Amino acid sequence: MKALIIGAAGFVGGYLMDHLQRDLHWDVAATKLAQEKIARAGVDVYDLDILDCEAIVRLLDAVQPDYIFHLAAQSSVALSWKNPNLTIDINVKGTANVLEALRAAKRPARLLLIGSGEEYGHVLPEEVPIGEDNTLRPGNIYAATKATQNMLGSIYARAYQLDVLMVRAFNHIGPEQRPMFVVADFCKQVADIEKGKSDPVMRVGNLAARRDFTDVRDVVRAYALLVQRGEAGQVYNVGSGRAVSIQQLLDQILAYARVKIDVQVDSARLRPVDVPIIEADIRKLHTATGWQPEIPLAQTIRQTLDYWRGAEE
Ligand code: A2R
Repeated sequence: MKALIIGAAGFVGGYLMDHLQRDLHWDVAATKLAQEKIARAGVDVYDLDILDCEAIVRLLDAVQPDYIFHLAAQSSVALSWKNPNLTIDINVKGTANVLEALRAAKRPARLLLIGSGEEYGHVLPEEVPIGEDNTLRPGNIYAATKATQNMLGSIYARAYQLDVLMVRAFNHIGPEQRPMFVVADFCKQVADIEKGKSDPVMRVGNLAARRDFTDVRDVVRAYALLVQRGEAGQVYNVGSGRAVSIQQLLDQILAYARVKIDVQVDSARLRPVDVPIIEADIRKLHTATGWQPEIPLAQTIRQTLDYWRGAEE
């Protein structure tokens, strides 16, 4: 099997390359932006900006993949508020380009579009756990672009019989994630305090919110299973199926800290829109693939903290 990962220089891309190459022994090609770096033996690396549709067609004809994983995105909710047009360009126009390129490519391939649990947005307590058919009420620009991406995918699957399937991935976490996401942020703060680089005070946002966290290595395993066993035109939630509060996460992270740390609520970290609980219904994914999460939250937290303890700056 030959896989092409578009947008492989980000957080998920590294883990997906590892899984496809090392565990599944597939041939792997990967794209990055010109200024990014991917150093991985045995992976064919190409520069690609998804805003250039013709470049995507040329790449697909050169690589001739069986499976395409579309990870390229503006993936930050915070940046989507600051720069909506950039987010719309990359996540909506970029995805439209990928779909058009696949339609124009000489050889058919199966495409997995990576959406987000954020698409569900303002989830009502009685809607939890959230199934794929739940109404989407995106609460931020990033979520709206991912909901649009998903709709484009299902339209192309139906209108052109394109072999496209979609996921809505809930929070995924692990070593190497950027500290704009909560677990990486907390672990980095603890590591900085332990190194004496900051005062022994953790700055936190809303601790009551409950979210569905999955280790990124479990997430990429689900993606690979879905391209093999999922159904074209369908959307699948990818999550743990179990919500934990940010307070519980914080308590676990602090339990591993080597020094005593105080906690302080920082109003700058409170998001403009917050939803009390988000938890995925993962039965559809499990039925299609047999997948279930394997890596316990405590292990992910320990490894993420160790990553930040060793991180150079
Ligand atoms: O924004 P950068 O410089 O970090 O580059 C990101 C890259 N990217 C692009 N690639 C091709 N053409 C573009 N016009 C373009 N703009 C940005 O896509 C980054 O290297 C990659 C996405 O990686 P991350 O931001 O680290 O996302 P992550 O956590 O790997 O998530 C993968 C997917 C995304 O679609 C998320 O929205 C979804 O999973 O949750």
